[in-house]
Amino acid sequence: MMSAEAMETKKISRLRSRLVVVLVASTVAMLVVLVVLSLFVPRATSSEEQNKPTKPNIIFILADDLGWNDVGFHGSNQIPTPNIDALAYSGIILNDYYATPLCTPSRSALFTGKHPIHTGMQHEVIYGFEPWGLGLEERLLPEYFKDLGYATHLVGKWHLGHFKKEYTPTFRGFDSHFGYWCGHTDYYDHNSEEALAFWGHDLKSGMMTRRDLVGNYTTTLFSDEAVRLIDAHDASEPMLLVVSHSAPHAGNPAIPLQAPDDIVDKFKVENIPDPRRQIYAAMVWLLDRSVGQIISALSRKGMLDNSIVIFSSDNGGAGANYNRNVASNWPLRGGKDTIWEGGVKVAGLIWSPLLKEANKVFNKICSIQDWLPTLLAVAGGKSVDGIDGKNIWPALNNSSRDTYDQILVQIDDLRNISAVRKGRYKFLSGTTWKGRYDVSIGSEGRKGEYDLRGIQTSEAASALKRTTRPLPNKFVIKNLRNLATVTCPPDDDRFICKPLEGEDCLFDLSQDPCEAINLARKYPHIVNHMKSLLATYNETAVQPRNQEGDPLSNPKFWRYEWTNWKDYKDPPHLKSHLVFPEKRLEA
Ligand SMILES: *[C@@H]1O[C@H](CO)[C@@H](O)[C@H](O)[C@H]1NC(C)=O
Ligand SMILES: *[C@@H]1O[C@H](CO)[C@@H](O)[C@H](O)[C@H]1NC(C)=O
Ligand SMILES: *[C@@H]1O[C@H](CO)[C@@H](O)[C@H](O)[C@H]1NC(C)=O
Ligand SMILES: *[C@@H]1O[C@H](CO)[C@@H](O)[C@H](O)[C@H]1NC(C)=O
Ligand SMILES: *[C@@H]1O[C@H](CO)[C@@H](O)[C@H](O)[C@H]1NC(C)=O
Ligand SMILES: [Ca+2]
Repeated sequence: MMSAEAMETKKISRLRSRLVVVLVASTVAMLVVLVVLSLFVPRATSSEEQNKPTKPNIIFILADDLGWNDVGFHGSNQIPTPNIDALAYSGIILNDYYATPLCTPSRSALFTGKHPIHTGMQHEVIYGFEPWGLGLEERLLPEYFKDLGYATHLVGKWHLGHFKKEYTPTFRGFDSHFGYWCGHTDYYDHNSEEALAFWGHDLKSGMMTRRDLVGNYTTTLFSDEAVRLIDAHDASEPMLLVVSHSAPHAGNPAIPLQAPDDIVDKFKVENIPDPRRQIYAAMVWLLDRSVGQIISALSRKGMLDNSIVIFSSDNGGAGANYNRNVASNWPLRGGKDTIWEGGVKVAGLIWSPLLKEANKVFNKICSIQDWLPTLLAVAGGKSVDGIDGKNIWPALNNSSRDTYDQILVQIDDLRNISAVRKGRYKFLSGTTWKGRYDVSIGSEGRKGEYDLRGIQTSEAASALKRTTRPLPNKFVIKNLRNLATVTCPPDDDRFICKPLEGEDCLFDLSQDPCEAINLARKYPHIVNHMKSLLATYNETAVQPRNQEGDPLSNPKFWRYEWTNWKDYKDPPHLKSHLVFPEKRLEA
């Protein structure tokens, strides 16, 4: 038996050891709390700093089918583009910058960083009635930027597939989308006519139709939405805003060129004799005004100093009546849907105070597929494997650095066309549209005056004034414009290449930017080298993803709206009415 005292002692020692356990435990707990607290302390300070995001805002303005010679900075006096020109002269003019011949392939390259031959997007475009899109296995630009903490928005045209909702913008990394899914649309009623008898309304906020906006001009709607997004943006987060304008792509075939009368009236001038080009000029002028409004909104919000602004066309201008449009790529040969320079070398510029160099014409090869790796690198993202685009920032930032020496322009075996660029040489085989566009397309536009004052007083120039990258003086502007203007002698039939007749074409772009002098016979060894380059690219090509049209897509079955029709059960009672038209409209 234990004595009462012994029991007491044991109790006490038990209590003591329990106390020790409690003490040890609470000490550990306190240490944990301290460690956790210490983790929070520096965070609390840095969250204040985070109000000014270190990652740059990225504003990508994509024009649709804008011609090389439809911007003032390439030497035309016809259509004033004071806001775009102000950005060009204050930033860097990209004068050896490639896209692809058409909308869908170019947009796929922009969003994946891959050449379309590697995603199956190389052949033609997606028609609204076709059940295909950019593969869901592809990771898109906005998805990368979401991971980096960006707010991501798309305003405007998509054209990368919509037959199922998973293919549409808000399922592919964009927080919001206001715009349309098809390749073109009426600027007022927002209907898209994709083939005879296949037409429907196509303006949406995310998955919701916006029929309330019938009657409002598309370019203005997109511009206002971009400004609204900037105004409403939480400036503690970085922003990726892609403004994918419909302008100056033609609307539907019945009324291809559309702009408000009061704006068209401005362009009923001697310098623009063609009445259709007067409307086109108004469309481009409104596009330019939108650029000014966006820059101005960024400035008001205090975002401009930490922004990268890129302006680019998605392919060459649609001229000579392609899509019933009247763009000018003069003096370049060819236009939209050709592999000539006029189809693939597009107007482009980058403006950013983050670039150490500005006020220069960049004559190094670069491409629309470079933006994904370039912008990711600047935003501090990891580099991405398995893409074709290259980070061109070091070269933009430092004149002593180069980009790269060669780029595949296009391989489309279904149309027997291919082209590759290496150094100064471009090789080209085959042509489109039976050679209809194998000439220089559009007006020269050299008559009249260049309105320098208009640039200096533009909305963009006023906003740029308050940054470290303002508009340079008029001597610098004139010099840059001269450097960015391409001049070529007129065609001489003795030297012209005729790909339609099966001729191989080789050009020295450094001497002959207009592809007028065929060197293929003179330099057979270079031709062979270029062909072997093409063969190497070709080995890595994947099959085009294009699919036959689906009659059930017809908007007439869906209240005259273009829909993600494959997500719904067929409307079986309507099947007897299905007729699929043979004739498709041009891309
Ligand atoms: C659409 O146009 C009408 C009439 O001009 C205007 O009152 C309305 O504000 C416009 N809506 C938008 C969203 O721009
Ligand atoms: C751009 O160049 C400057 C030096 O001229 C350098 O300090 C800066 O780090 C460069 N930026 C990038 C992102 O390479
Ligand atoms: C620019 O690039 C050259 C060549 O790579 C290099 O020697 C030079 O240091 C760079 N300049 C700056 C300012 O980084
Ligand atoms: C492409 O070339 C092949 C072989 O010469 C020919 O059979 C085919 O019809 C051509 N296709 C087009 C679109 O020209
Ligand atoms: C690419 O390869 C395919 C299949 O081997 C061939 O039919 C086609 O002619 C090649 N195209 C080019 C441009 O080399
Ligand atoms: Ca286009």
